[in-house]
Amino acid sequence: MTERRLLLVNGPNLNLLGTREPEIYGSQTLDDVERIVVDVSAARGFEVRAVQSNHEGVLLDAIHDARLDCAGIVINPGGLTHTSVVLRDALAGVDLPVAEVHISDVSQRESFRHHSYVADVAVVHVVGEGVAGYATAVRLLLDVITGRAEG
Ligand code: CA2
Repeated sequence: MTERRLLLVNGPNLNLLGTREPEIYGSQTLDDVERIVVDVSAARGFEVRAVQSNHEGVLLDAIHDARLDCAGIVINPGGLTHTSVVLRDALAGVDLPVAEVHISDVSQRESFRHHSYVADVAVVHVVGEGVAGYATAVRLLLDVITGRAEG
């Protein structure tokens, strides 16, 4: 492991965090999410490249580029979680460790949110911890990357 950089990916509509549906997603914004991830990563000596897009192809390109200079990917794919084979294929294709994060507890919501195309290409899963779940995801992913994880 040479690169000390993570890619943070937030999918469609997550730019709206903090503006609507606070009862589901809380009141923190995407800027807050990115700050949390940068701070937790910096404490372990890693930097972060953050991307949010409402366009699937932009996300795919960012994931493909990560194989050149990142050690892992933290991703909340938003609604693409439940629909996108191509996003799953991109994550599988770059062969980097992936942490999947969901702010809400998708298992307790509508049945169409129960299946994730990303889940079995991710080594870390954090669900329903709110925005704080991104910090958990970074810590667990860095444990995997730096060889600190058990098992
Ligand atoms: O809980 C999560 O993090 C989700 O990935 C969020 C997605 C949803 O489709 C997934 O099922 C679960 C939706 C992101 C949209 O975020 C908004 C935030 C505020 C206002 C409107 C949308």
